[in-house]
Amino acid sequence: MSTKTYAGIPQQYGALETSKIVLIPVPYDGTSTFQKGADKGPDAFLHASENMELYDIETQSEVYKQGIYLADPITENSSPEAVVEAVHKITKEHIIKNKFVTIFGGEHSISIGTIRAFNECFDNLTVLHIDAHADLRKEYQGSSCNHACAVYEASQTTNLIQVGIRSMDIAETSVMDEEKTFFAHDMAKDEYWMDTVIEALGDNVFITFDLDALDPSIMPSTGTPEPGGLFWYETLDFLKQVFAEKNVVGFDIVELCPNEADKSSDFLAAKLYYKMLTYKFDGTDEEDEFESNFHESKKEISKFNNEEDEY
Ligand SMILES: [Mn+2]
Repeated sequence: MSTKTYAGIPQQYGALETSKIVLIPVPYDGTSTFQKGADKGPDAFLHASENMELYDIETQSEVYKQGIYLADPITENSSPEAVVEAVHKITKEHIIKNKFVTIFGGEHSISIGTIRAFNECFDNLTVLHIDAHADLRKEYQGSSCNHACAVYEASQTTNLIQVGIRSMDIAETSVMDEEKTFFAHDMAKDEYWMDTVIEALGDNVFITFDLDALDPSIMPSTGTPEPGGLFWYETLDFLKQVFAEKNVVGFDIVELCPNEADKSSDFLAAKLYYKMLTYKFDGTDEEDEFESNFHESKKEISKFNNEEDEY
């Protein structure tokens, strides 16, 4: 077991056994097309996290005291399919330990694995996809595990709600459900978009957050920046409402592509992650048991169940 803890928190808050939260880094960037570097995302995020203050002013809380276990990074990179399978397997192993599981990428293709794991463990899953890009291609450059295909499977198997979209291929219109898609240009002039999105969500929500959903003025360090994105406080307002009103079962954050010369994006990603945990556990006592409400029957049929004693 590694002695390095998330954000340098004391060991007592970083042990797997007692942590309610698990963080899995996935430093993978095999299929990105425009700009490489998302494989450096987890390290830059973790480094920025170590330099972040851990008291949240808004909620007057220190969410790290709920316990955050930093898992070993998933280093599989032999093929896009193998990465997705490794992410799926390890994510599921932690879900069935009754943890709040979070994943930091890496490029967006890893979310095919995270979503598959959550979808197998929770009933009637909604996937809240926050992204500049539709990511609905069934296949791209010879693989269905390409970053451009990140939520195609989710569009077929879950209640997929897409928010912040402002870039797509015409072929994706045949897959896209316009009723469940919130385009950035519409959101910019609709003050009620948050309410409408929340109405479209089911009770169990997994959030996949591509950092390029944010405006490049606040998040330049991402593989394919697109103008016209979300800003910091509206993003936090929105997330806070989602966490307050729904059972968010886990989340991933992807596509941090760090720039040596400008660390501000790394810090934004660190703060965003910590804010999301803060909203999840707001009002939860450190002594309270965590109940993720994953489907107990899924535990019985899981082929990974017998590996539980490994940790
Ligand atoms: Mn994107």
